[in-house]
Amino acid sequence: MRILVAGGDGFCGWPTALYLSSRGHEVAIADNLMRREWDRELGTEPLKEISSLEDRLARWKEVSGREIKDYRGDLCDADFVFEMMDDFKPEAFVHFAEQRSAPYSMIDRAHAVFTQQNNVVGNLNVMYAIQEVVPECHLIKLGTMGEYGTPNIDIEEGWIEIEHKGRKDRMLYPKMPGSFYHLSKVHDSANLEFGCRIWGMRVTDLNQGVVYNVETDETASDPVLANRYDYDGVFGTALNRFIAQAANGNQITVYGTGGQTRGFIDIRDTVRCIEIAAENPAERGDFRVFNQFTEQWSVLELAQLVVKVATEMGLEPKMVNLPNPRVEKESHYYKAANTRLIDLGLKPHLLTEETVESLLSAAIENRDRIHPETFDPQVNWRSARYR
Ligand code: NAD
Ligand code: USQ
Repeated sequence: MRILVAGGDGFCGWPTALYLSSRGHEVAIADNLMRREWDRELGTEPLKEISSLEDRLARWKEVSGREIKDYRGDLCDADFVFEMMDDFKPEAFVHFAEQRSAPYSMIDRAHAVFTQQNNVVGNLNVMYAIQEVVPECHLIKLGTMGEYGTPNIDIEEGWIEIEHKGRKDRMLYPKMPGSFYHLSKVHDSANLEFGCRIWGMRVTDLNQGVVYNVETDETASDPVLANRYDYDGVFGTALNRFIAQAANGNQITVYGTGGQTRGFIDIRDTVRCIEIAAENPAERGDFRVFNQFTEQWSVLELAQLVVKVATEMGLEPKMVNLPNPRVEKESHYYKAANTRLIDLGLKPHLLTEETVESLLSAAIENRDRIHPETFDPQVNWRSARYR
């Protein structure tokens, strides 16, 4: 298939582009490399050095013999999106290209506005370009489990049957997200469902949980192909961050009591989920939603797992409960459905002590690149700064 991976220079997009290419698909990447700028803005860098996109693509061609086309531009630039769509004519469009950090979106007014504009406008441009140029194209859109929040009832996959005053209907599952970033995904989902309803678009919205681990077979096959590993307080996510903290002898930062429970997924399963979605396209007019995570963990359980494995490796990890910089429930019910990808053939890599150990070893190896001043949470949900 011809598959366009938007956000293909990023943490999930790069391994996905390589995996799909290795499986024989004709792959192109779209990216404006903005993520590399945000590292400079925040005074951090990935734990392992990552090569330029040009070098990455040239090396992939050398090691695999396969070419990945490179469209350099911003999805918010309507002409860029239209021309790319017209040139590549994708059969599947995998959309990772958004600002994805909750703390970044909560820095101040400007970052909240930027996040929602970047995400919502980029997605609308993609929807219109598909509709005009390649209406049969299947849009595989990355959403997030955080769209649902932490309701006191079971979370379904996108839709729920509701009975109200004696009448029943199938409705979009109610959403109560926890940041302006997570809200941008809710807005995207509402726009996509509308696109399916009015134009008959084919859409799969993948509500992905927190992604951990870093490398896949393809990214690990050559140092120039290495994936980015974020550990800082803005873009770093729970498990990968805790591992970098333990490796560098810094405190493992559990926010509040750590009772916050979330869905998690190994990056090796992320790439496979995208392949499964692409190979089993949504029907026209079907706003299809899959919850893309493989297991639930509380933040405290993850921190304790890292402490255990790090101690066995001879480190002296320390865990701290910081006052929570976010506004979120720390003790709550959480039970989310995640059977649809498994029914289509996903065989999950569950989180093991071996995975934690291999991540710890990688972090220890690259310890000299860590900027420990970026570990502490720098953004407070309660501050509402105008500038
Ligand atoms: P990332 O920031 O590493 O990658 C995103 C890429 O998109 C970057 O290379 C960036 O330069 C590019 N990009 C952003 N806005 C763009 C625009 N307007 N035009 C062109 N390119 C643009 O993020 P990631 O971790 O790979 O996440 C990818 C997607 O998956 C996001 O939509 C995110 O919301 C979703 N997701 C990620 C996680 C996670 O734990 N990383 C979990 C659930 C969902
Ligand atoms: N947390 C800590 N300590 C830390 C970092 C985080 O306790 O040092 C807690 C947070 O308070 C939160 C949980 O861990 O309760 C998850 O936080 P996170 O930073 O790992 O993940 P989150 O902000 O939810 O965002 C990440 C990705 C985002 C994606 C989301 C999936 O950055 O793109 O959408 O995971 S989900 O969580 O399912 O919404």
